[in-house]
Amino acid sequence: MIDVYSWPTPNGHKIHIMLEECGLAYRAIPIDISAGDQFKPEFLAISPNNKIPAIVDADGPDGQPISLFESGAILLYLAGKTGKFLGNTDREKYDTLQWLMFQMGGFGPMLGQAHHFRIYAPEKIDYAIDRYTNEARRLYGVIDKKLASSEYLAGEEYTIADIAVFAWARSFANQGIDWADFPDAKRWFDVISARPAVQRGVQVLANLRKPLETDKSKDILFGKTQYAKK
Ligand SMILES: N[C@@H](CCC(=O)N[C@@H](CS)C(=O)NCC(=O)O)C(=O)O
Repeated sequence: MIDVYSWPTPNGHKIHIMLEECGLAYRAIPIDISAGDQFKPEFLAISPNNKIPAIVDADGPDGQPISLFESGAILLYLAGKTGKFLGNTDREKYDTLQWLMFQMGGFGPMLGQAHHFRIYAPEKIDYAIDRYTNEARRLYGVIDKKLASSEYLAGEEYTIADIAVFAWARSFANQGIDWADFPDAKRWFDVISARPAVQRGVQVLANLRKPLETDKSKDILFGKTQYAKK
């Protein structure tokens, strides 16, 4: 059994989708990041960066329990455990890795900032909104161009790179993205959205999420609670 400590956000959805795609038995344990669960000592023991997702697999590589944080590392672990969605040859594997790193290093962090400054920031700062919205559009342009010549990001096979990028692309509207500008990415997005495991994955814990509107939640995520010395 795999315990997944998570919340229904893009980085959480990645793992829920992968677990559903692989048909692995798992238990989803909610870590309400808007209420401060991510700062509890028992969670920090497995996720020292105070962020979801994290997993504990009772049946690790050596038969002993293993705990992991960072969604990219967890996707790689689950792909290694099951032999699924990493590509079949070494070449396909490296293609998958490069697009996974593209997501982890840019397509997640930059889109997160676009979302933050467009929606959550207490004051609207044009410079920040333009900077991150432009960067979001540039990044969607990169995947659109790639997807004009292949079915999926790493080639003709669906991989963990698609799962990782898709989980962030679901929030396209809050990132200032109009699909009309990215037709090949939209074709890819629709194909992945239609997968039954994806549809199940995005529903995991989804009924627990509330709109992020209280000052207390914003303080926890973006204010002094987040930056208090732990
Ligand atoms: N690089 C990390 C990022 C994880 C991350 O940013 N998680 C957010 C939710 S999507 C979180 O837990 N935020 C809580 C906090 O910052 O206190 C990963 O991919 O796992």
